[in-house]
Amino acid sequence: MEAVETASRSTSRSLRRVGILYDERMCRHHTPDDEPHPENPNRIRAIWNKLQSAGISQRCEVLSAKEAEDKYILSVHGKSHVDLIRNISSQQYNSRRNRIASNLNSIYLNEGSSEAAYLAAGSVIEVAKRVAKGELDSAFAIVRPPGHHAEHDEAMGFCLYNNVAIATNFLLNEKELGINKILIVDWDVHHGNGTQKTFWKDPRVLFFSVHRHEFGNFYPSNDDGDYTMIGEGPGAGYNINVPWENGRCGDADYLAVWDHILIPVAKQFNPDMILISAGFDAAVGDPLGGCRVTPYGYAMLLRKLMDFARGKIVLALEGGYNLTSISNSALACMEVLLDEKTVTGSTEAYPFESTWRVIRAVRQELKAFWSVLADELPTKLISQKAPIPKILISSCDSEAEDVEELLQGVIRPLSTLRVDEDRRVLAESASVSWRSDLSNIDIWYATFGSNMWKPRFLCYIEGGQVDGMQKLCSGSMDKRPPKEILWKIFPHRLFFGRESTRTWGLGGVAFLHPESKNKDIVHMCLYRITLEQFNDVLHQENISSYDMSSPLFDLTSLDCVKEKGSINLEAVKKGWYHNVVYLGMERDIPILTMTCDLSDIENFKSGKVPLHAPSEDYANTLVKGLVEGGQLSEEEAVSYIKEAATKPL
Ligand code: X5A
Ligand code: ZN
Repeated sequence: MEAVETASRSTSRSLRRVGILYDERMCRHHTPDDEPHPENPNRIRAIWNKLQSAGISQRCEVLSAKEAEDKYILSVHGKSHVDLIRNISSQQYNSRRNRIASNLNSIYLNEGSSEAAYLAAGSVIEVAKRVAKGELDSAFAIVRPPGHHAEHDEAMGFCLYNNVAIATNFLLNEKELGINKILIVDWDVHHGNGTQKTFWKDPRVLFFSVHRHEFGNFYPSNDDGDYTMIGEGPGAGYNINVPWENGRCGDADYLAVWDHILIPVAKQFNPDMILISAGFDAAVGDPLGGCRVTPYGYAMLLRKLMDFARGKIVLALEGGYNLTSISNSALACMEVLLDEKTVTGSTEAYPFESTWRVIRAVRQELKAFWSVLADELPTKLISQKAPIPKILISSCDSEAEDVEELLQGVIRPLSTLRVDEDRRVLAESASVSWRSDLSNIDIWYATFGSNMWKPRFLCYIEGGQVDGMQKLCSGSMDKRPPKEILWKIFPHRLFFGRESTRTWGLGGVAFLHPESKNKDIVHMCLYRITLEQFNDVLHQENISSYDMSSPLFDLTSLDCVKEKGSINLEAVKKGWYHNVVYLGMERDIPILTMTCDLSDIENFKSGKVPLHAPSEDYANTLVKGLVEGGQLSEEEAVSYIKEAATKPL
């Protein structure tokens, strides 16, 4: 008997009843001409295939999709939005679909989009209902299009209907299900803005989102995902955002947030059910996310949530764009739901220092609502932090951002998985010839901001990150240090503008007025580097998605700038330092700097773009540059910066 029992158990269903929903019909939503796009049908196919070949689906109850009824969708979305999505497939919309999509933020539409959107929403309702009734213990809905960015009257960020929000309202409204309190955990790498807005004033739903935020620079690129957004009225305290300051967050960072925010709050909230907006774009290898959560990490995050709501958990797929990463992550989660393996392993890494800072800020903000968050975290704990990585190893953070910008339509979208490869090929073939040409030409790169501090400037050459910087630099291809350094004074105006930067966070950064005036004085540190290196610095200063297959600034540009005094670089016109200014010659070598252009100056003057004093970290870096460069005493340097920051333009 014993032997039979064991044998049969290994081939039959798990003791836990776990639902899994997949339906090929959701693949009919794709780009109009099947152009490559990260949010493509292969995402759910890859996950489904993986779960089948790993023998997971065989242990689950397999469900197929059901279209959501309008009345359920209308609990989240407005009538005009529902009408639009319903009608988008009809013939009469054939000519209008592309135009409609182009007016939306990061949305494409085809004739299959409506059906897929209805199926995705209906599928999450379906599995949630079964879990609520107890027919299933837990479930995973492998759906697309994703949902968490979709707002009351707006499709955005690859999302048409907010699947998780719709299923949440369904559960709450079906009173006989007895689900009165729901915890939504959104671990997609992007902020769940649509879900947040749906339940903003609703204390029955605790919405928790952890996401890359970068002070509002990461998609959806606004302040909605800030930790200060805690809900309103009766919903105050029931909205929790954990905004990462940088990419590269991994298991250790997520687990720290779970242990010190989410799990204690979940205990106190005591939900009747948990819905997970389970995007896998924070996974290591994701081309958009730039984070590093491993399958083990996802398993742990999920495992820790299973202690609540009597294990009634529904996962609904959101984002995730590396087919291998999302398949492995989903598999790890399914193993946890099936309880087939106790999660073993450990993260040898520590959280980032910024992670502890964010955790403390969130606890501070919410401690009035959740007494479990009131205690200060012990110093011993928060002193366990990851050392800042010194050198960026090949394709990493900056490239992930580049891909993101590419996909926002700047350049023709590249296919998901081959993005890294394509870029490497590009970088290695077409670019070699201009690089060797320009590597023989020297210029003086004249700096007036943080680059005056040599260790900071070297980040642009060698790669790396110094104190105060919140972002790694990739460095130049040619890593030779500057051949010479000298200081000079020029009759230009230094000033500070913009509210925040990816590198320094909150606070303005330095600009140089491109025109000279006799009474103005600016201290500049000149580095003798090659024109090739200057191109790589331009690229990094402008955080550009330009592929560098040809130079941003070549010999023709050099002739042109000598003649005209300045030149605007079209390829990086969105960058803040796209204007190369010629400052004369020094020992037969041209002096170049990069700053904003005259139209930006007008915008600074009119207030359209803010003037803003530098942050403490940033100002300190400038002072260090001036003092260590032997130009000014500390006192003089401080007042020099202060004057530049306060004198009107
Ligand atoms: C669901 C999701 C990402 C949208 C990114 C747009 N959306 N650049 O991951
Ligand atoms: Zn996402």
